[in-house]
Amino acid sequence: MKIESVELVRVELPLVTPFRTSFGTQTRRDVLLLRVLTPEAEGWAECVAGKHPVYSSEYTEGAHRVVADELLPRLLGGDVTAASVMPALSGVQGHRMAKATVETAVLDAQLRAAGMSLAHYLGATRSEIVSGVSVGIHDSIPELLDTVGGYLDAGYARIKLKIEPGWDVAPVAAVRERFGDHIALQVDANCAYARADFRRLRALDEFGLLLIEQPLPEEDVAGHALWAAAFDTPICLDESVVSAQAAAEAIRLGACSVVNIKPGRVGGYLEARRVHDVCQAAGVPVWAGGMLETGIGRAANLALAGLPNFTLPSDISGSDRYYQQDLTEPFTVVDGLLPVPTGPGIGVTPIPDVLAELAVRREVVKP
Ligand code: OSB
Ligand code: MG
Repeated sequence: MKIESVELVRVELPLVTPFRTSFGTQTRRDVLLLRVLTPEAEGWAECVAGKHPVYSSEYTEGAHRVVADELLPRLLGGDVTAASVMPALSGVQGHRMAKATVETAVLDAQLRAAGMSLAHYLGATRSEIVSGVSVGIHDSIPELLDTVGGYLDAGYARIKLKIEPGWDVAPVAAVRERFGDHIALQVDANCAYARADFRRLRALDEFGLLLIEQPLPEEDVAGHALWAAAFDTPICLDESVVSAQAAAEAIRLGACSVVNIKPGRVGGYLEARRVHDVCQAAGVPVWAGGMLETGIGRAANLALAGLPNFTLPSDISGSDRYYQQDLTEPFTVVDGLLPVPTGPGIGVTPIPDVLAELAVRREVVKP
């Protein structure tokens, strides 16, 4: 394909409720969208970087600049396909979220031109995804129980509690006591613990959790291996898995028995599929993480989550869990499920009026 131009669109979206994790509190998303124009079709993608470099080193403004100033100049002018994007960008170190956005927008345009859905292209075997919800750190246990009760009433099939030192055993015990042992429950520490916290966190073993996600720092894969050997609860990695190679190494070291897959974190949907395949070959189940995406990012994540080794409930929730007004037609959870989009490419586009109203900045890059 020949790319005629690429538009970078920035959108400010307030979250319906503040989302607190061990790395900070988010009240809004600063979203970067890419729109790739080719003679045959246009392609859309959402960058998952946050406003600040606190989950990873990437952040929205940095991703915007690296896409416009470093990535697109390496790509534009020649013939481009989704498979040619990463090789063309290999001279740039890191910036996986930014690179993923470029690759996804090109892939979307390519698939729209071919009339094929992303789900079909990736090899999805499922048409509906089990929807879980990620619940932030709350100011008090009663408030947490209200929130969890609301999500269970809304039909979510699995609850994930964000934890940090000082907010771990007590909230888990309270949720188990109020809602029972049968609800699917897991926790996510976002790297907030140190190896010295071993005894504290192992107290979670008595609560029958599905998994404990990323308790130790991103680089401490060996520490996760030590904990995985000693815990009854499966250890799952998020931040540490930055590529299919990292996934293979972590599994070989025994650092995890479950993997959270986020395409932005690993540099795109093609690499995400390789992570899926590596895990599947090793007998390690995976599940679809989330980064508070709008409908643009969420649609693509649903396609990936349709692959066969995504056997645990996802962090993909309905639009109304995040935004009063999503950028696309809203995704609605019914009986704990979300549909895998079936239209060409990612299957959705921003609603033009909504985008026009919420866009705060636009920049066009041409060959
Ligand atoms: O660690 O999974 C995480 C959101 C932003 C950054 C990191 C994470 C999360 C979530 C929310 O847990 C998942 C979602 O609902 O999109
Ligand atoms: Mg996580």
